[in-house]
Amino acid sequence: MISRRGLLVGGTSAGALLLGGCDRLNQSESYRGVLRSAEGLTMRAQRLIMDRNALAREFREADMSPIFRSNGTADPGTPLYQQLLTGNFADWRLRVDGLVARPLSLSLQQLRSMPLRTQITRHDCVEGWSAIGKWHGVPLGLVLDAAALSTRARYIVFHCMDQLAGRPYYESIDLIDAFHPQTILAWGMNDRVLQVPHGAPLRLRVERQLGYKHAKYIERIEAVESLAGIHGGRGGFWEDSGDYEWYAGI
Ligand SMILES: Nc1nc2c(c(=O)[nH]1)N[C@H]1C(S)=C(S)[C@@H](COP(=O)(O)O)O[C@H]1N2
Ligand SMILES: [Mo]
Repeated sequence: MISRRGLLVGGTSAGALLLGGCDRLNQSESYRGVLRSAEGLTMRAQRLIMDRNALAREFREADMSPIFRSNGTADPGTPLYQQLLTGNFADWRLRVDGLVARPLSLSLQQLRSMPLRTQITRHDCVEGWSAIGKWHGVPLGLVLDAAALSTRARYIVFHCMDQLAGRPYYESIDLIDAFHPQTILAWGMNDRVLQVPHGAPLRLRVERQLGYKHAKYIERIEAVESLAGIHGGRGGFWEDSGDYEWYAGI
């Protein structure tokens, strides 16, 4: 355990103490394994030091970026997506299933009639660009409550309609982020309906994490106990390829 005094000594001491207190790194462990355990350390240290329920900074209208670029998929480009888009997503449904007592199938209309949260926040992409935009959507926690999340659920997985390099895009977050007040399922951006390059009809905003966690083109939300059985088992598209870490707290 880390004493309060240990934490107060300085920002770096908590990490050092954790390293000392944790299992010694096995010599035969692969480089990737070492990186993964380092990620765990970072995550635990950050959780101890930071209040994960604290709000991300919100900005004024005047701070909004004149241009908000798109990144990753800018159009899923499948015949099904094209068909849904042509019909203004009237035939699109958000499925909410997995470890829930009441699986849901929600239309865009239903999501738009749920309580609205609007927030002006800064999006930080790991590739080194940021942009401030205004987002409109329903708090994810309300949707999970409506689905009656099971007490066994530990992660929320977002399945997307696009593929990159032949693999479906997906992401996941834990329940702390899922029920954070600024975590919303956004159907609007900058006072307009969400546009295709930004993830129409629905994308995640999880403001305490880096850009790649903000799943666009969501079609299904799945509550799970473990990420092991989902695609590559590491909780996300970039996590599975080993490019980025699962916990991307900022
Ligand atoms: N489905 C899906 N979601 C995604 C991506 C993607 O390629 N597909 N790219 C991610 C990355 S790396 C970033 S920075 C943001 C970009 O969001 P934007 O296109 O609205 O700027 O979406 C994230 N969510
Ligand atoms: Mo990104």
